[in-house]
Amino acid sequence: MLTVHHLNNSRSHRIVWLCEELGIEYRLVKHQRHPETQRSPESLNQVHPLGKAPTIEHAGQLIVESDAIIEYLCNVCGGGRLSRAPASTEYGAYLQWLAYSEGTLFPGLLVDLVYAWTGGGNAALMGFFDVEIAKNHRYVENVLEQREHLLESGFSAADVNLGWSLEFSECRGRLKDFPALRAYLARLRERDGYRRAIERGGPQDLSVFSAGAT
Ligand SMILES: N[C@@H](CCC(=O)N[C@@H](CS)C(=O)NCC(=O)O)C(=O)O
Repeated sequence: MLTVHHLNNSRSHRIVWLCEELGIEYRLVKHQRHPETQRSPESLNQVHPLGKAPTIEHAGQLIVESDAIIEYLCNVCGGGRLSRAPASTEYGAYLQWLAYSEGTLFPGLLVDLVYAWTGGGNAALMGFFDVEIAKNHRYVENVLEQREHLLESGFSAADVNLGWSLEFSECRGRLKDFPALRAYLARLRERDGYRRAIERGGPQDLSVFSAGAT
């Protein structure tokens, strides 16, 4: 049986959502962020040395990192559904989009959050990241003006990864100039799998991360 370690208001929402989309059976273990620091509790640090969400346990393996967990679940537990196979003409695009959320989009958003939380003070640093953040949102906006999902063939697990990152962008006030991204996020939230994930995993309230948002 798959075990999903879920931290409230966190990236592990992606994994609960993916399990619901794939119809995988799973045991959900809920952990609560520290109300002030928002860090993981001791219970999650006891599961894995990094104390990060998402973390899964399956077939004697303990796995962290959203991208890795997503590919693992699609291929090992989901019969390849919502992923794209190496023989697919969309394989490269799928891998790119899967890696993009954590690899390129999120780091700028994290700097933005930490900058606000620590009182700022280095305009040159945030100026650099403001440009990066806007450039990245523009890049995805241009793609989603053309189609409903990241891949031409339709919804994939890469949309699950990006969906949570864009929820974070939204709470940081970064989607105001991007109507296609807001419409995409609304479409994702309307999915039955997304709704079931909220029912089982609890609401996604990222407002605690909105302090000092633009
Ligand atoms: N790159 C990792 C990032 C994992 C991560 O930073 N998770 C956050 C939750 S959104 C976390 O566990 N934060 C609590 C902490 O670090 O104490 C992934 O995609 O899974």
